[in-house]
Amino acid sequence: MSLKDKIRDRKARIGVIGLGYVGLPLAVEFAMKGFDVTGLDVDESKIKEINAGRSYILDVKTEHVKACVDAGRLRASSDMSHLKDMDAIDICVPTPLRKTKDPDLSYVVQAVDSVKAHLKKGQLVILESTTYPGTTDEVVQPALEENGLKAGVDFYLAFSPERVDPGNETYSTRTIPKVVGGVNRESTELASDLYGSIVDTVVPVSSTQVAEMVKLLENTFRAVNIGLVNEIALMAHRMNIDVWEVIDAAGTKPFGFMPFYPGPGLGGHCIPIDPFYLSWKARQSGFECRFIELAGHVNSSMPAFVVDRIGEALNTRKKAINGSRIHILGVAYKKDVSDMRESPALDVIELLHRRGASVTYSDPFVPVLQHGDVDMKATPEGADGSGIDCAVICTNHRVFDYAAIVKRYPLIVDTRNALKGIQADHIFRL
Ligand code: SAJ
Repeated sequence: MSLKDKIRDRKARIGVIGLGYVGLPLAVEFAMKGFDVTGLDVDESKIKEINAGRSYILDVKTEHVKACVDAGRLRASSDMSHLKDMDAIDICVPTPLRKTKDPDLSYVVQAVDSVKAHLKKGQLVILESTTYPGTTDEVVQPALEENGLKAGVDFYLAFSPERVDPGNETYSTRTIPKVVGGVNRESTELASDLYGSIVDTVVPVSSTQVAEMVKLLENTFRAVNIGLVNEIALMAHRMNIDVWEVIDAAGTKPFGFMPFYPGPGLGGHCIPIDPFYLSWKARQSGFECRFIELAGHVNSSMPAFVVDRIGEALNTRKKAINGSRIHILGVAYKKDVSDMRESPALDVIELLHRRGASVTYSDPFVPVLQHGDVDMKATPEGADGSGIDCAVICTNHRVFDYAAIVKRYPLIVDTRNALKGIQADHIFRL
């Protein structure tokens, strides 16, 4: 039976390498549709959870994992030799940045080496990890062809960017269009058929580079527009104009405008990272991505701006940051998530410590905060605010009781406009 027919009849055996916020939802979606799925990861705790029928990812229902495992359509393992039995293999491993802001493809290379060791004729290999244009053709393909098999002929190879948005209740794997680009037409078609069995809309493009570039454009678009609105916030503060009111009014324009909001900085594992994959690759072609670099500077200057605003607020009470007790409300990188990666609250806390403040925090999603020399436990939200000189809303979790917060603290710096519509002389917004 051809791979095309196996996919059509949902008889294709699928391997998913990397069982994080991208790989696990993908593995479960395929298994829910009747495919036989083997999840592969180096983290034994993930493997144990899945084989016990439990989910550890917010958006993946445990009952779905259990149903698929009980039906024998989903299993997890750290034994990469299972790859030899797969018809299709999805690589969903992290692509972080090195300290030098250069791409770190070490996880991709490790996964590709495993695939190479077990590569069989007729297999379809798809890279989903966000990366610079050219990775699939210049890094993955040569490695997989080392044993003499030819991409696009003996096996199939494509790139398809992940568009998982953790915590997004509106869009799920099925309803988010999937872009797919193969090394040749047949690879694109087979990858499109495969994804077509789990998503409503597949968007085939002409090459792997186009597919790689699509994702980077999407996330660079966000990083640059967040940088723009943060710069607008910096200038509006100097001009004594309420930037939040400006954005809300601009947002009434029904076309040609999309609101972004100022904040304490740029967190998460996508937006602060992805644009630097693009600028790194562009530099290899002698092109300087000035927008990306400038947005990076503006966004990374926001924690210091927040600390300056805290200083200004304390000064209205003839106090200094040095020696003050400052309470941070919300430390996760964005609202209603527990993820701390690149969270700007970490920079705010570090800067406050450097300026002699004593800092506590509340965040129902983050019970313990350990990062660098920051090692703190959350104060239960609602604990008496006595002795706190200034509270700082860094993450506007919906679960916070903002009416109580306004009453509890003598000064509040609101970096997210969480107290929108509440005017009081002890509230200071970005
Ligand atoms: N942020 C602002 N102002 C804004 C929007 C975001 O300061 O107007 C900050 C957030 O607080 C956060 C960072 O930027 O610290 C990134 O926020 P994000 O809303 O972009 O959320 P992410 O990092 O979860 O981005 C993901 C991305 N999804 C994928 O890469 C598949 C992104 O493409 C989505 O557009 C985004 O979620 C989303 O829309 O929620």
